[in-house]
Amino acid sequence: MHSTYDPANWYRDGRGPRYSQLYRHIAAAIASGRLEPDSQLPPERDLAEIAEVSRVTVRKAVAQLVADGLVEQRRGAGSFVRTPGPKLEQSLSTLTSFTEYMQQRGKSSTSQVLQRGLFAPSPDEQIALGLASSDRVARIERLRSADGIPMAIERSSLPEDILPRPDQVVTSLYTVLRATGGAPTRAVQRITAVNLGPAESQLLKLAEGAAALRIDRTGYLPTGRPIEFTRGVYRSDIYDFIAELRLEG
Ligand code: 16G
Repeated sequence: MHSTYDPANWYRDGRGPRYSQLYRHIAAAIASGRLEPDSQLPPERDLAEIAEVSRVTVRKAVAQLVADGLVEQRRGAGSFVRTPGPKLEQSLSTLTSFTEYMQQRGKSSTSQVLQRGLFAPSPDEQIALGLASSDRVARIERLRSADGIPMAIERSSLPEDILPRPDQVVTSLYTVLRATGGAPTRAVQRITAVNLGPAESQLLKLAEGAAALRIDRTGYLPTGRPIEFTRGVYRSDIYDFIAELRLEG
């Protein structure tokens, strides 16, 4: 799989320092399964040669992968892709909202509301949010774009007492939550690969059946109460976005 490291496959002018591009590329290859759990990365010297970078660059990229828990160094044996756990947790410092994330990257985000209101909770929502069937959930479904490009369809569900007025969410859900009692400070995410159905592909302006990522996020208050269950479908060609969200923790 040495072509994985060929510079033509990971380096682009103007997209940041080499070590960080290499790091993101390897992280994405691990996340997508192209680099399988337990497979070995080439030794530092070989990797530097194939990737056409200095050994210092390789070392920095690998150190970041190790810090993220994606790669482990086995003494005397080399660097290996770690077997991922089923869940990903993000800590408060990195629990960014879509709006903030795009802002940080100098992109302007917009949302088109597809559905919004109070509903009887589905069984999934009851489980994720610890609700009774007699409770109600606030639901907001949005098509989210960055610089005018549709990036994701997100459907967020929250207990009614946390978001009694879903119509108040105009741009950022987390901004509304912070103003009224608190946004999640911890989240658990599950990421899976999916193919877009007809409705989703139309909204995301992609071909039907195109590969995408589904991310389910359950967000918790510091008390441990789950208050957000968001199921999102994300364009996989904005993979950097997802990878960085995953890895910054
Ligand atoms: C992110 C979260 C989503 C959250 C949203 C809030 C992921 C995978 N998902 O998209 O769970 O509801 O941000 O963004 O990171 P907002 O405050 O801009 O509405």
